[in-house]
Amino acid sequence: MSKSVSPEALAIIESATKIVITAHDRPDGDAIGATLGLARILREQGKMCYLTGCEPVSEIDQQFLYGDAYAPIPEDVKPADEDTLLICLDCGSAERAVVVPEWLAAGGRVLNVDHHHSNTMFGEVNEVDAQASSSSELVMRLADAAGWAVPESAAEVLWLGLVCDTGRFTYENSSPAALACAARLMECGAKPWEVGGKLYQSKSEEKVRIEARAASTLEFYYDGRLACVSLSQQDFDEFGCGTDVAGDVVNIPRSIRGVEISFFFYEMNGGAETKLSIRSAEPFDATVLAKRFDGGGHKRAAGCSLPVSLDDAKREAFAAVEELWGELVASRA
Ligand SMILES: [Mn+2]
Repeated sequence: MSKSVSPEALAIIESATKIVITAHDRPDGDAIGATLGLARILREQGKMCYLTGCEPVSEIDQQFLYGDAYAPIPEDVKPADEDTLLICLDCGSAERAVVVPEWLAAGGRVLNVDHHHSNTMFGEVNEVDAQASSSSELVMRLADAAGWAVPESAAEVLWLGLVCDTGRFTYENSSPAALACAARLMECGAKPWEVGGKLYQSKSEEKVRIEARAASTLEFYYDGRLACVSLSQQDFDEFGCGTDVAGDVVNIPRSIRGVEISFFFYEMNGGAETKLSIRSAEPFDATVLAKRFDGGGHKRAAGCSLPVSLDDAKREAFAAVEELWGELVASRA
């Protein structure tokens, strides 16, 4: 853990007694892990911490709460107060976090801690490192630099963030620093087998059945280099589950030999909106496609939302693929 953190980041945290902690909504494991982990660390430093704006949607993530709750910011926590700070984790822009634009408009201070390469540096202080595997790794880096104790309950959730964002240490962001962070987290009490059990051996029957439904929709394009699965609102209704169960469905096409671009389309809001989850291998940058539809993410994993039904979303997305990547994907034949 020799990576340095900016003294300004530690100083702005030290200067605050009330700290609002947030991440992007519809949080992933890293957003949950980084926010919960930071709150549990800073409480031990005598800070009042308020988690807000990224309530876990999946039953899996809810297993890590232990009584912690994400709630609206209390009335007596005023953005403009000198002793008050908002720490935004895992958000490439202020708009990705529901509470940040309003906080900034009210003159509040923001510490931006993130690892998206597209980060817009919206904080008063920005602790941004696109080389970091995860925001959870950055939280651990801050703790070690400051000499803060990391309680076991924090180590557990930071481990959650680390394994989720690195795909259990199989993605390109699985750096020596990420593995060093993993070792530190185990020293602080993280138990990979316990987190693994909660993450990977805790599916509901409905989740397995809806994954099977998704697998049955598998389609291939560009000689098998692009594969796609989808779920309609009707599918979610039939299995009586929300879209939160669909978290790793995009791994179904991604797991197929020869597939370089993986899509998972799923309808929300009664079919008025369709989300597209994108995974890609070199040389395809998933953010290029996501940005076309006002989405974002990382080169290898990105997402966006189209305000149309599943069929229309597929049509629009494939038109964009042809335009952005048509030649590139054909050249790989
Ligand atoms: Mn992340």
